[in-house]
Amino acid sequence: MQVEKYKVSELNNAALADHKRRLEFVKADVKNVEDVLTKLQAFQVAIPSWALGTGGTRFGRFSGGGEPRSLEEKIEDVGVIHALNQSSGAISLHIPWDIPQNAQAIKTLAAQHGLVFDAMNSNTFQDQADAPESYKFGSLQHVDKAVRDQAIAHNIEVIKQGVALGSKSLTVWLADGSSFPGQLNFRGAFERTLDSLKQIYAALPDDWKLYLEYKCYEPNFYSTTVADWGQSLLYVTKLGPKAYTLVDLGHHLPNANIEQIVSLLLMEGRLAGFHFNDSKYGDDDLTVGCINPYQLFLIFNELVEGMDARGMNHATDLGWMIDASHNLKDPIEDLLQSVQAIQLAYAQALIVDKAALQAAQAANDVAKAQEILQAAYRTDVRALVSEASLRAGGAIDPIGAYRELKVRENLIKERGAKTVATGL
Ligand code: RM4
Ligand code: MN
Ligand code: MN
Repeated sequence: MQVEKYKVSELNNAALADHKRRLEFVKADVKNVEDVLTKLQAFQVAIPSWALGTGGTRFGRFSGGGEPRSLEEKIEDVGVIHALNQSSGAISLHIPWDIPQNAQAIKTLAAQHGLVFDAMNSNTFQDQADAPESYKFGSLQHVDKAVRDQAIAHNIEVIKQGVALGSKSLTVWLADGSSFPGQLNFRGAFERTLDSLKQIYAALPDDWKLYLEYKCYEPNFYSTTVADWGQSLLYVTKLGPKAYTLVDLGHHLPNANIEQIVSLLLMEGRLAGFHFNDSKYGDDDLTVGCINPYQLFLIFNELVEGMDARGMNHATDLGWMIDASHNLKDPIEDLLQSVQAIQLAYAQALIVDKAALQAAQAANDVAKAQEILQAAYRTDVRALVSEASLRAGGAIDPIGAYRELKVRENLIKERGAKTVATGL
């Protein structure tokens, strides 16, 4: 289903007076409003194709109705999100959950919705019906070369599909590891994985990047072969300049200082980008910003500071992706909330008084430094995010518009109440 522009305009007109009042309020405090608005409009967050259905847990899955039945319908759903917020102009595909049958047609359909293809994700954590080898004991780390070769070939195939779609990066996340002490020789697993990654890296086109994601545990519970940022950095440094470390916010041990990790990866020029989500306990894949929005702000503060220090373009020089799962909420609403939470944290980071912060740091004025960060974090920047959306042709209130326009009801009518999307 298409979101009609004139209907979004009607809703915007009805909300305009209130919006303007809120905007004037924040404008009084924020000096660089126009700069923030320009940057917010340029900033796009990719939507993962696997998050458009209702995710399950290992205990069950409760379908919400109207779920996309095909890649084409997933693209339509991302089109709905983008039409409402003008900030989700990219889709990230997971292969083989979303194999494009006709790349040119899929590319054209995406372009009709204003979408491009972000990072391609390979999958060597599930066995495929037609595959001769099993990933039960790992993929790129496997002791059997035949399994490694199958996993390498899959990754190379994913690159080829991505080239046809105009993508420029491959994200490798490995479930490889061990669940019991003694199961694996750590050094052997590392060396085999590195060798496999080298073969994948060799197949990367010149203008592509390889993103190596880390995760401390799950599905393996004793060791993971790319367990943390240090291990990912070790691999990518050995691979070469087109390899980078990807940070998924849910893939750390509790209380990890993610903002410091981000700062140092940026310093080394090895930060690939993000998988945004939030968590209370583990890799919970909850909506980004729903548990710890202050941490998200602190991460964006390091991002803005570190990217500016290297002269990087905030919108295009890192990969911004959501990686979440929605057991309870309508996935489209959850994704709209996710993008909004990211934009809020980004806007707050953009309004930090950097000169004052540097001065406070140089003077060891700890209280002042904290005050400066918290002043930005405690500023209500929601009207700035709404204004950026409005100026770009989106809705002042994307979730409100989604509900007013009865998008889900229409999707259920079109697709049925019992559809199930591929993915998590
Ligand atoms: C993993 C990891 C990957 C994602 C899969 C589905 O935990 O976050 O990025 O592709 O889940
Ligand atoms: Mn991830
Ligand atoms: Mn994850």
